[in-house]
Amino acid sequence: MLEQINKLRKKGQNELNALNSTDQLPEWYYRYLGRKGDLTSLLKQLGTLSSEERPAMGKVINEVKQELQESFELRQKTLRETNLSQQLGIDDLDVTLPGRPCTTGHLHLTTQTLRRIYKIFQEMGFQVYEAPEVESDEFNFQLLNIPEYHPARDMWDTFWVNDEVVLRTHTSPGQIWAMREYYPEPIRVILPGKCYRFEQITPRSEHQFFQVEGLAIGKNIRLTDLIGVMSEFAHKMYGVERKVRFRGSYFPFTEPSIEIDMSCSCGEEDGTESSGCRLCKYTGWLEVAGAGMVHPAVLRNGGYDPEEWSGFAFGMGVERPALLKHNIDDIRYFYGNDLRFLQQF
Ligand code: FA5
Repeated sequence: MLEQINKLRKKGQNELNALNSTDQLPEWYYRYLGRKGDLTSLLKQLGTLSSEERPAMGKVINEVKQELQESFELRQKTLRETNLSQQLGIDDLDVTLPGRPCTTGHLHLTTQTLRRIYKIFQEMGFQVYEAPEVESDEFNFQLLNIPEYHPARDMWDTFWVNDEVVLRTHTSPGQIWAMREYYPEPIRVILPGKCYRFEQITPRSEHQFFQVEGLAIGKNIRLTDLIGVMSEFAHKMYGVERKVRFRGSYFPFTEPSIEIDMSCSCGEEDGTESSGCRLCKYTGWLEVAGAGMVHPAVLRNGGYDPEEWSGFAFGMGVERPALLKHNIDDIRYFYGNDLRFLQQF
């Protein structure tokens, strides 16, 4: 019987080493180690031996069984690894590698700034109103008191779609849309949106940019209300340290007209007056909005009687206030799509 066991052991090991695919493993296992396998049937034959021979022979069979079991596990591991590396060579895809993490995006700085502006004006009772981005000559200019061939048109170099249609140069035509929709109610709205100008690109000017228009129409609205609202905005946007300056100016659709400047970030660090930078053209101030009392002709075009109603309007940039807020020195970063810039905010 000992000879039989040794023969089986040798044959089992040789056959196991000759296997070259994991598919062949189960068959080998059943033949040698399975319930009806060769080693089990040898164990069953122990009963035919004398009681003196039986324990020693039983021990040998169990040792061989243990040895074959260990060899089987080792061979199984080796064949699986070979299989995987062959598969990788063919597919170039390791399905066991962990996946790459997804990078999550976030809102563009312009959108973040717009939302901040909405929140501040919402707290002062202003509602958001949306007006068209592509406008007619009539709305972009004529109804705002800028007739055809009027020299004031030079203030807005324009992208014409055809003789009558323009990409809006400012959000001010939205004033007419809002007035015509709300008449005869009082109005307190902001009108955000993209504007386009055929313009020289510089650190403070792009050919596309956002504006937020503001319009308040009511009885007895005065210039001081406009100044109060814009001072409150500056205070909430920047805190007390940022200075606001109101300058007399000219717009055909407001009378009187003003421009609103904010102190530039370049003077901020040491708390002294700004010595200037290229963003503020070395003046220490950056213009952020045009504004004024709505011109009687514009009120009339919107349906409101100027004898009875009055109102203020402003048109504020969005990128420029963001430049000041975050100490950015060039507006061109907003449209450069450089992630190194965008990821900072
Ligand atoms: C206007 O567009 C007037 N419609 C503003 C207005 C509205 C006046 C209502 C009176 C009543 P202006 O061209 O100055 O005005 O533009 C207003 C603001 O838009 C500027 O102060 C600036 O913040 C922003 N802006 C103007 N042009 C550009 C540009 N090319 N790039 C970036 N921001 C600009």
